[in-house]
Amino acid sequence: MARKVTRSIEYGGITLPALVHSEDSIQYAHQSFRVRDSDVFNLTYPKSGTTWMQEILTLIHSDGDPTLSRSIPSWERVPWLEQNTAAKYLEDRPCPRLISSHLPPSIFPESFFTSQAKAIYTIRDPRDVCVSLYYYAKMSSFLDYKEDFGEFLEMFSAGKILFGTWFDHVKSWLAYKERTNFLLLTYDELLKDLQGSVRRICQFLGKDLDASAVDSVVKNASFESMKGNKMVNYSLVPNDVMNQSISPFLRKGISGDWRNHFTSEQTAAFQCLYQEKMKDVEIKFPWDELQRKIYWES
Ligand code: PPS
Repeated sequence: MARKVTRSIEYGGITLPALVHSEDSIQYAHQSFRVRDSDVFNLTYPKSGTTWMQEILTLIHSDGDPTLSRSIPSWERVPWLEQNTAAKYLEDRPCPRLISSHLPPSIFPESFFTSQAKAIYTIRDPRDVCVSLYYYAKMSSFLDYKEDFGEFLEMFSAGKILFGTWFDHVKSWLAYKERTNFLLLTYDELLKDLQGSVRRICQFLGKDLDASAVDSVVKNASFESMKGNKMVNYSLVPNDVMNQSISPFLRKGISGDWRNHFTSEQTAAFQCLYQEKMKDVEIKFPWDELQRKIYWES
């Protein structure tokens, strides 16, 4: 494997890969970017369904027509607010702008919090996030990677990883979950019922799609369809940046792959950590077993 160049930058207590971020780009997002009431944000901790939501939002805003999602790369259609290219893609874009971000609220644009802009926060089982990130780190030239999964899990658990700890990210965004302009979704519910989820998102966005348009969103945002779409499967990114022969960007697209990677000791240790970190969070998630003491009860 080619030697990795894992330069990173620090901002507001988190680490970001220097390949596509700079202090200026984060400062632009945090302090200069002017949120419009019509903006729609796709918020995630990395590897939680960002790309999937980029596709869903594009298709919803195109009334199910896949022309845009098949002709323009996802990172241009629903660009990341914190990346170097944000101003270029976003400043003159007509409303509604579709915008992705992995930033925590502490360094999110201040104007968002007093605006009517809508935000969808997609959250995924942290164990599956860790596994997905492990393979992403392995195939990318710009992320810290440990071959030994146990060591990688330790890095992930300690938040010595891009965008800080999963726990801080999730808990700080969950604080906004009661707002009417904030929609909380899980990766699992997208997997279980994509059609129902698309309808929920349409309702949240005030988009009235007919049944055939919803069907087209569901069809074109399926894992298989996205895997075959070069505007979203990252095959446009050079091999020396993302080597998809090591692991594809759209890898498995399932829930529960952590079971194939965590040992029983790692499972128990992570559950302990989860219970401690999430003890003040009342909301129940599909991976709720983490909040029940099943390993001690049995
Ligand atoms: S990133 O790098 O933060 O933007 O990654 P992100 O897009 O958030 O997460 C990538 C994982 O999401 C999976 N994915 C999907 N799963 C099911 N269906 C669809 N349509 C879909 N699109 C993306 C992708 O495969 C990554 O998960 P893993 O577990 O690695 O397969």
